[in-house]
Amino acid sequence: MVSIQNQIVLVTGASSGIGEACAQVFAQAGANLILSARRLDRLEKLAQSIADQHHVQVYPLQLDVCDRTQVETVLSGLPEPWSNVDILINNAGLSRGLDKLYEGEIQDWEEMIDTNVKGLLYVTRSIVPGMVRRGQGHIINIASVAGHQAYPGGGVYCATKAAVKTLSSGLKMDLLGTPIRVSNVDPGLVETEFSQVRFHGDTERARTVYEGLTPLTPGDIAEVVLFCATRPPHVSISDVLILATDQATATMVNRRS
Ligand code: NDP
Ligand code: 8X3
Repeated sequence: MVSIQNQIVLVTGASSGIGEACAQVFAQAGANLILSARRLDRLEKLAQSIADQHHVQVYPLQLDVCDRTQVETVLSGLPEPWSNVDILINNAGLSRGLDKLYEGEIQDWEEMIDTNVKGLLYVTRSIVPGMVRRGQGHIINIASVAGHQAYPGGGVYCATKAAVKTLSSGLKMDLLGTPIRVSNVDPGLVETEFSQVRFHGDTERARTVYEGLTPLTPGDIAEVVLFCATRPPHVSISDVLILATDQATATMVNRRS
């Protein structure tokens, strides 16, 4: 395991779920963190608790990845040393709705595409040139098992995650010849606020997604992300799929009840 102590890690979507768990495990490994999301109040509480617990530097950063101007302005205006991001975890993302494609809400589609694809691109475009200039960096994109195959009602979400997977492999090619690594991480079912967001706050419907099975935890994914980031420089974990034992594919799960 290579140390990431004192490295600067930017986590998008750090206010909840997988992003928050990444913040915890990277802090435990001694990294300094930029925690970004839209809900600044949550980031500030998390930053305080992580800084107290792990004695690392934490910078809470309000950022809506869909807002191209804001992404460019805020990320290009990061003060030293925060501007020298070593590890970018592109995690911010969401699903909206589970409707048949021909009946779906166009606003839901736009929110998913704007966040999961365009938002990830805006952040990547802002951060990676500095990595190339400094000759050091690692981009870890959180895609999904949903990028491997579509499921009913999930066409647009699945397409955004297939796009993330393709962007990861394209970026890897474009960075060939530099020391910068790209990892694509594909989680299966992880119990977070994901389904509450998908169902627009319907917590009862969200609960049924994980009923009768043992889902992954955000910490399970964060540990894999940390594993990717702590390999020796000649090792690139390019693609990893993490499923719950109760899950075989995006559509096949074993429910005990
Ligand atoms: P959560 O809903 O718990 O967390 C999503 C995070 O993304 C929040 O911190 C949210 O913060 C942030 N976010 C959403 N929209 C924006 C935005 N426009 N700008 C900045 N941040 C934003 O879900 P998960 O932790 O489960 O999701 C994290 C990633 O993992 C997503 O990309 C998701 O697609 C992916 N994933 C999730 C799986 C699961 O089963 N849960 C499985 C596979 C992949 P805020 O609202 O404060 O902005
Ligand atoms: C989230 C996992 O299978 O609910 O990407 O779409 S799934």
